[in-house]
Amino acid sequence: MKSPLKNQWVLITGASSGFGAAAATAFAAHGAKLLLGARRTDRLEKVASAAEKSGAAAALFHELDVAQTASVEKFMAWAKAQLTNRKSSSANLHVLVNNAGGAHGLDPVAAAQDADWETTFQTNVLGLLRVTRAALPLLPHDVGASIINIGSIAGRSAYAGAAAYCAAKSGELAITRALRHELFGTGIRVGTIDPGLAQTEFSNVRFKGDREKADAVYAGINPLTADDIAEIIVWVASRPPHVNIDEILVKPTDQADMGKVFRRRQK
Ligand code: NDP
Ligand code: 8X3
Repeated sequence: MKSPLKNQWVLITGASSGFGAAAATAFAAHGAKLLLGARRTDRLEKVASAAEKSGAAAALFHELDVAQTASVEKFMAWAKAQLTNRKSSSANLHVLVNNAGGAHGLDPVAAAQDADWETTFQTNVLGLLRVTRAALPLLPHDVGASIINIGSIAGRSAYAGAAAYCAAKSGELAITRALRHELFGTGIRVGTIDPGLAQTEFSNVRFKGDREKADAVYAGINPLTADDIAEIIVWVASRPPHVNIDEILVKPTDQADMGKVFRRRQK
């Protein structure tokens, strides 16, 4: 059966690693056309090349820093040019995946740095808003286009050291819900996928390259993988146009709740 995503344009932010890179490969397997953004273009090049091998109808990439309005505008002008310049069955964007983000530090409020708070909000909250504002004119009405935001269990429950990250992901959830009201009647679907512990570069970024600390987060548990989340993103995007997958909370089986993780004894 032909995938509803075949030859459809899919824009993914934060496509240079983790969920975003895995989502590129997963959409590629459906024959989608990809517009990939992140700051590390050397990594994007590899992701795009792998996506082409996996069946993408096109896999294009461009530098994007969601923390900078000028960068978002430049990226989106490039994206618009790809949509309109290429002979394609559709000159519209079909799926926007707002995935770029992450946590910076694990310090309590009493000790945390402004720079970490600012980066957390610039990427997870303001970046999502900027990219969405710029992409909205490219999303057609009443044909099953989707905005899929990547939130977190952290937006639904709080933990020490993550006040800013939890607030930012709560913000993502609020933005998702507000957008659903704003886009009511347009036929554009809006949803959030909120994962628990997943092993990507997330903890390496949070701990600023301290691999020992990053690895300890997942020690003895069976965390979610980037492919697990990519599969869900693609599933959400490929539902029939009248079905909006509103909010998904997905955790590893070894995670009962925030902070309640089952760790197996390691040999
Ligand atoms: P990764 O660190 O592997 O990926 C993060 C991606 O975001 C990278 O591609 C990075 O690209 C991009 N990014 C970060 N800052 C910016 C920026 N300023 N502009 C553009 N792109 C940026 O982690 P994940 O794949 O795990 O994270 C993806 C999303 O999932 C994030 O929003 C994260 O908060 C969320 N999440 C992660 C969970 C986990 O446990 N891993 C659980 C729940 C949610 P580059 O550095 O090249 O710009
Ligand atoms: C990432 C999941 O639990 O590390 O959003 O905050 S957690």
